[in-house]
Parts: sequence; structure tokens; C-alpha cells
Amino acid sequence: MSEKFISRGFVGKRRAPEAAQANRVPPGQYVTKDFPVLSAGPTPRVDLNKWTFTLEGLVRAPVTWTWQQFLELPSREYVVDIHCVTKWTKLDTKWRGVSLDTLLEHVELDPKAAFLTAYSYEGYTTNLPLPDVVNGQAFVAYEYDGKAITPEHGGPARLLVPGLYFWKSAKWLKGIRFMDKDKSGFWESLGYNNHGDPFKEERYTGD
Ligand SMILES: Nc1nc2c(c(=O)[nH]1)N[C@H]1C(S)=C(S)[C@@H](COP(=O)(O)O)O[C@H]1N2
Ligand SMILES: [Mo]
Repeated sequence: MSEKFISRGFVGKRRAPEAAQANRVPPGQYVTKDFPVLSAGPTPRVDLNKWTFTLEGLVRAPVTWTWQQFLELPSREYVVDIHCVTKWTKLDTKWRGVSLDTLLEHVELDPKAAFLTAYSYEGYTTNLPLPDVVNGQAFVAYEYDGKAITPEHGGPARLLVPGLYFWKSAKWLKGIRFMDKDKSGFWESLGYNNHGDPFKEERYTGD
């Protein structure tokens, strides 16, 4: 190898900020600074005094939190990239929420639990395999950018699964049901991919 070649290679490895950012943008996606609203139906208004969040299904005993109880759970800040199947990606979105790992400490999962359905106040559902939401991969958020999540973006609380396309991040989250078998959610039964990994472009059924 000539010295020239080596030195070029070295320069190539010094990543410009744009290049570092490009690695975070999945194939077929473009970066937006906007925060589009995508909802299949009208925005439900959920009264905080009536809000509850439940873990149920294949658990020894279901658990339900009121809003006050939920706010007392240990929370943390998350800065994550989100990828919508309609091709926008938004980098470094800032949320506060409770890790699904923390929530799972409050139930005893049946060893047969392998999938879950996240369900929402207006009837939306989405399905996820358990291995994709544990170990820091999912959280229930109630703040966006330092403020309460607006109703349009899923407030009072929404699921965030940043590693998968954004339709998996159920807005107006009401509960999570653990199951032994997988069951397609709303978009998954309308032709969207069952899994939805943006870096594998798992957009539609059969991708
Ligand atoms: N309950 C509920 N959650 C939902 C949806 C919905 O219609 N209802 N839309 C999904 C889709 S397709 C996307 S892209 C994101 C959009 O979230 P945003 O409106 O905050 O951008 O929410 C997801 N979660
Ligand atoms: Mo979406």
C-alpha cells in the first residue's frame, strides 16, 4: 500500500458530523425537523383523573396505575431517533418516561409470555415480540421536549419503541397485554410489516 493511499483512508475515517448523522438515517428515509402528526382517527382526550395504565394477560396478577401512581415510578430522559414508515425520520427527540423494564418489575410474567399487544384509548393496537421491548428498548413516555405530551402526539402517555417504525409506538396508551402467541395489531393487519425494523426496511407484509 502506498503512503498516499493510507493517508486517504485515514482522512476518510474522520467522520464529518453529516456522515455520523447519515448512519442514523435508515434506508429510504429523509430527515425532518418537523414533528408530523399521524393518527388513524380523531384524537381522544383522556382525563388525567380517569387515566389508568394496566399490564395484563400472561401475568400472575394484573397491575393498574393511576396517573399519580404512574408519575411516582422511576423515570428517565431518553433522546432517541424516530422513523415513520411514511419515510420521515426525526433525530434526537427528547422524552421523559418509564422504562418497560421498570414496569415489568411490578408483574410476574408467565414464562409462556412471548408477545404483547399495546392497546390505546381510542382502540388502536400494535403487536410486539417481548425480546424487542426489554433491556432498555421501550418506554412509556409522558413528556416530550420538557413538556407534557400534547394530545395530538399521544398524551397523556404513549409507548416509545424507537428501534422499530413509529407505528409501533402506540399513542394514548391504555395498557399492555402479554400473550403466548403473536396477534396482528391495527396496521399490521392492514398490510404493514409484522415486525417493522427500519434498518431492514420492513415496511409492508412480505418485506
Ligand atoms: N393510538 C394510536 N397510536 C398511534 C397511531 C394511531 O393512529 N393511534 N399512529 C401510529 C403511527 S402510524 C405513527 S407514524 C405514530 C405517529 O406519532 P405522531 O403523531 O406523534 O407523529 O403514532 C403511531 N401510534
Ligand atoms: Mo406511521
